[in-house]
Parts: sequence; structure tokens; C-alpha cells
Amino acid sequence: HAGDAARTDLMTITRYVLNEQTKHPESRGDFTILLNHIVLGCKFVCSSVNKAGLAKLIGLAGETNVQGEEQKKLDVLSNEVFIKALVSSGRTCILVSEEDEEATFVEPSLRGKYCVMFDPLDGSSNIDCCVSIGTIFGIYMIKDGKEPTLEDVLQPGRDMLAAGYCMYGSSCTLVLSTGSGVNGFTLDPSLGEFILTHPDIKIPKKGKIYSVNEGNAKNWNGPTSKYVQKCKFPDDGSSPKSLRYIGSMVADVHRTLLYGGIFLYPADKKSPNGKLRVLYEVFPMSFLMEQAGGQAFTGKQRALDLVPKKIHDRSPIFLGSYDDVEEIKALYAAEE
Ligand code: AFP
Repeated sequence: HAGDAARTDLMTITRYVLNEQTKHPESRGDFTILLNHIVLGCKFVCSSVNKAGLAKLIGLAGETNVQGEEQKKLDVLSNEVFIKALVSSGRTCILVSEEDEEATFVEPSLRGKYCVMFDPLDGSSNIDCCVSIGTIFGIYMIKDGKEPTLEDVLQPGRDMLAAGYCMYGSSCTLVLSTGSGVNGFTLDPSLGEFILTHPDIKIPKKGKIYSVNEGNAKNWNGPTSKYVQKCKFPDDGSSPKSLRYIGSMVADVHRTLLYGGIFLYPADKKSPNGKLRVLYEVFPMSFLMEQAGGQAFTGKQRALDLVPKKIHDRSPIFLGSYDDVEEIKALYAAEE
């Protein structure tokens, strides 16, 4: 019966992406191969994060352990794993990582058409206390046969082909959009496979949670201050919103996507561009939000319309439920 079918007919992430590709007869399976390599990276990092305390993987980069072996900090290790997995896929040409100052240009013999931007281990200041952390990625494609240049990754976010994140939390969850909705997959550790557990995620139109580092409030600008004040003291008779802030973007965005509400990392007097990075934090998360029916706004424009000038550019960001982001947009518009 149906229950048994659900348990035995497993929609793995690979099967899902292959199914998607059959809708594009011209596709040659390159994206599936690329994604498989990203998935491998996520599984590796998941296993390392889970073992971190035990294996004493946490330590300063360059420190040695009791066996005299070099220890790597988890974010350094994760970066290496992703770079190697992406290069060896033979499907990438430019890689931009939060960990590396410069973009990596893949050597011609291993080159493919995809550019991948990623933060291998976002929220790494949370590792030592076992709080959820994650990997974020965004993917662009260059034209067939074109020589890759840095310009290829300095594109507006709306031109991304796919984006996602993997959260290393109470379970390991991979959320992906290839531009036609958002799907969530959970790693079944006994199978080593990501199984579709959250098909077609839609963010609630309005939420009851706001998520921001309020410790920065003294430096906020007018619209941000007004918005947060309204969350706490609504003037339309609605209930105040709850505050939830983990300080790990993947975890804060994942909750926002599933439960609704708004996540903000605004500009402030000390950081006029906020904190979060455009290519591998703001763009992928904004892409997912829009694909799930929400919105993402920078304080000036739709986040996906930003055109980054440098690979590590930052931008303020307000993202989440459609109605909640509408409110902050109205406050910013009133300011002008
Ligand atoms: P770390 O990698 O240093 O922990 O930073 C995490 C992060 O980039 C992002 O994941 C959080 O949303 C944001 O910073 C939190 O920043 P604050 O500590 O300033 O609130």
C-alpha cells in the first residue's frame, strides 16, 4: 500500500535531478555530475562536522595533534574538499570560495561550463558549541566554448542557474533550487543518500518571526530601526513577532524558509554594506527565497539585481516572507 511505497520508492537527489534534466532534451547530464560532486563535498563535511569534537579536528590551522600530524581547521578542510570535488568533476571553470582571496581558474584539461560560488563552512564560529552550520553555493554557466574570465562570476544573481545550501544540523539537510521551485533533501546516514523530504517548499506569505543581530541596533539607520520596533510593537493590532537569531546564516535562513518571517543583516553606521557576502551568501539565499515565493531586498533594490564589482563584495540583506519584506521595502521607500 501507499505507506510502503513511500518507504521503498526513494527519491534520491540524483534521481530527482536526472528527472528534472529529462525536461531539457539538450542536456548532457553535466549538471547532474556537477551536483553529485557537490553532494559528495557536503557528505564529507557533514561527517567531519559530526566527528569534529571526537577527532579533535578543531584547532588552529597549522597546529599539530598528539601524533604530530598537522591539523586543519574545519573550514580550511571543507574548502579543500569542495575545491577538489568541484575541479575533479570536470564540469567547472571558475570557483569562488569564501576561504580564498582569489578565484580559482580550473586548468583547461579539466574545464567545464559551470562557475560555482560557495562558502564551504558558513557560521564556523559556531562549531565549538555544536550549533548548526552549513555550506552555501550558487552556480552560473558560461557560454559554450567561451574562455572563462572573472566577468563570468560578476553577474547579477538573477542569472544564476541554481543555488542551494546544506545544513549540518540535527539532521543533514540539503536545500536546492534549479530555477523551478525549491526542494529539501535529508541525508539518510544509513544509506548515505539525500532523500527528498521537503518537496516544493513554499515560504508562508507572512511570518511571526524576525531574525537579526540586535546588538548592532545603536548603529542602525531609520528604516531598519523602525521595522524592528514594529516587529515588537505592531501598530496594526497584530501580535508582536518572536525573535530568533542563531548567528549562522544557513540555520537562520532555513528556519525562515520553513516557518516564515524575516531575516535581516542590514547596513549600519559601522558597516555600510552590512556583513554578508554577495556571491556566496546573499545571492544563493535570495535565489532560494524568490523560488519559494518570498522576497529578498537590499534596502535599495531586489537583491538578485545587484551586480557585484568584486568577488568578495558585501551587501545588506532583508529576506523572507513576501509580506514581511514588503513592509521593510515600504519603510525604505518612505525614507527616500
Ligand atoms: P562566522 O562564519 O564568522 O560564524 O560568521 C557567520 C556569518 O557570516 C553568517 O553565517 C551569520 O548570519 C552572520 O555571520 C552572523 O553575524 P553576526 O555575528 O555579526 O550577527
